[in-house]
Amino acid sequence: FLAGVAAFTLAATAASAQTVGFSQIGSESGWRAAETTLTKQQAEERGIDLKFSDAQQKQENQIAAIRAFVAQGVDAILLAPVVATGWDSALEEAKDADIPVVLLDRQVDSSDDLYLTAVGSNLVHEGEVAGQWLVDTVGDEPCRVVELQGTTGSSPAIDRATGFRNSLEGHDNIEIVRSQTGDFTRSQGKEVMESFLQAENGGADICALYAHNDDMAVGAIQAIKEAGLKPGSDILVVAIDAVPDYFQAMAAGEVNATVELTPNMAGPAFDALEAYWADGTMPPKFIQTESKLYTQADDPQGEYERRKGLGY
Ligand code: GZL
Repeated sequence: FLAGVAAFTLAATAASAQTVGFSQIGSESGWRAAETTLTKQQAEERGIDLKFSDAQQKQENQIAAIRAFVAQGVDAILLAPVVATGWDSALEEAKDADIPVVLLDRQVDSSDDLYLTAVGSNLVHEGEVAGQWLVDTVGDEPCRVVELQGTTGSSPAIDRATGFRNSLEGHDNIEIVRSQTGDFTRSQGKEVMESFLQAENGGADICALYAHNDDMAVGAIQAIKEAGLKPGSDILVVAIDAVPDYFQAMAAGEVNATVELTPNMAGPAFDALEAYWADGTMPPKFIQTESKLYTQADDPQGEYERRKGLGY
């Protein structure tokens, strides 16, 4: 009899395991790979059945995934939206099916009644921290800056550009002379940096690089070295994410500063969902994660050791 009860209880528990569909952008950067790893780990630990979809950075694939999750009748959807616009109809379908959507690490232009909550950093603030570091570092010296922007139309690319420019207000000695998307990838970061170097007197006229993520900067410093210049000194480098490989470059003096973005967006997301599933608790519409500046003075080798193997 007891064995029967145990079996029934197990079956009931298994049946109550929540199913969550995760529409992930892709694996364009080390940071994104870490976010995926940690989301899968968190789901495993919490007994959540995670259905994972990699969109290869295409919005149409994300929209198709959302529709498929709605058809499957999942209990929630996680969405890291590749760009900020074009989500209304897919999000309305999820809402009509009473499936809560939680945004991870990027924002959408849709009305916030179309998602339960958004977990992420203050992307404008990250740009401001990066810009303020450059202002504090160059003082009144003239400084021509080149900018590697993130994916065109994504909220981090829009907001990190805005924030950086906010900090440069009133410091006319610092000028952004070239700005182009490297789509958050190392390879495109290197390619675009090569064109910046050629256009700027072999790099002699470039004082600093601002990259919207570490991966583009890691690609760019290869180009700087191939041009015979020393990244981190001939050309200052500031970026965002705080991934292990960037700290390795920092320990070697090849980059100067980064603003940390935690890849653990799933923790707060699953906490909010578990409270919502339990008794309908409504989370705030935005759950903000920390942004911390790291420079060469902050034990980059130790930061590398602490982060390597965390799924990046
Ligand atoms: C920012 C996140 C960005 C990372 C990049 O919240 O969306 O996407 O900074 C990643 O590394 O490609």
